[in-house]
Amino acid sequence: MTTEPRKAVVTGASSGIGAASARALADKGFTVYCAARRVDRIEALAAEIGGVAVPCDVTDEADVRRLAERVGPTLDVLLNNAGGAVGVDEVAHSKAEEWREMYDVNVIGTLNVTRELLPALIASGDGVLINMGSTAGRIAYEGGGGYTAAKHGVAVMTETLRLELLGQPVRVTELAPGMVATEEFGLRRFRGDQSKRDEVYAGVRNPLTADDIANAVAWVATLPPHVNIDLMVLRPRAQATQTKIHRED
Ligand code: 8X3
Repeated sequence: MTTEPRKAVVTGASSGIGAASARALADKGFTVYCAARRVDRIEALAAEIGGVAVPCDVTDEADVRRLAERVGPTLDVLLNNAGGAVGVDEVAHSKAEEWREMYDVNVIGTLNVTRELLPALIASGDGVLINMGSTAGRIAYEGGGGYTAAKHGVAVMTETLRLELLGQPVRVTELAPGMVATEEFGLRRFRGDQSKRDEVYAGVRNPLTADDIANAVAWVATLPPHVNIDLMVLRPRAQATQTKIHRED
C-alpha cells in the first residue's frame, strides 16, 4: 500500500519566511504548494523542492479559488504567511490607503485563503492551520499603528477560528515573530530605503532569520494530532520587547 505525500500550502512563498517555510516543510516530506504573486520566484522554488507553484494574490478571491481547486479535496497544512508592513507614520499622519493595504493582505488575505481551504483541511482528518502573526499583534508602538492593528486582527481571527473549529479535526496556531532579518519586510516598510531598514538591525548581533521561523513552522506542523500550539512568540535573545533591544557597537 502506498501513502500519498501530505500536502501543505504556503502563501507569500516567494521570499523570506514563506520561502524558508516551504523548504522546511518539503524537508519534512510535504508536497508544498507555493503560492505568491511573483511567478518566476515560486516556479524556481517549486522546482527546487519538488513542489507546485500556484500564482496567487491572496487579496484576489478568484485567485484564491483557483488555488483551492489546484490543491484538491484534502490539505494537511495551511501556512497563511502572506502579509507585511507599509509605512512608519504616526496615526496623526497616516494614509488610509496604506492601512487598507496592510489590512487587505494581512487580514482579508488570511480570511480568503482560510475560507477556501478550510473544507480541505477538515477533509484531511488532521489539518493544521498556521497563521503568521507578529509581536506587533500583541503590543502597540509609535509609528506602527496600521501594522499593529492588522496583526492584532490576525491574532483575534486565529483565536476565533480555534473556538469555531472546536470539535473539528483542525489545529489552529498563531506564530508571532519579533525581530527577523529578512530583506523585503523592512524595505517595504521603509518604502525601499535600505539605510532605514538597516538601522532597525544595527548592532543587533543575531536577529532571528527566516529559517528560525521556518523551523518553528515545521515543528508545529509535525506534532502529534492531539497537540495544538495556540501561540508561539519568537524573538532573538537580544530583544526583550519591541523597543527594548540590546545593541552592540
Ligand atoms: C515584525 C515585528 O517589531 O517589526 O512583524 O513589528 S515588528
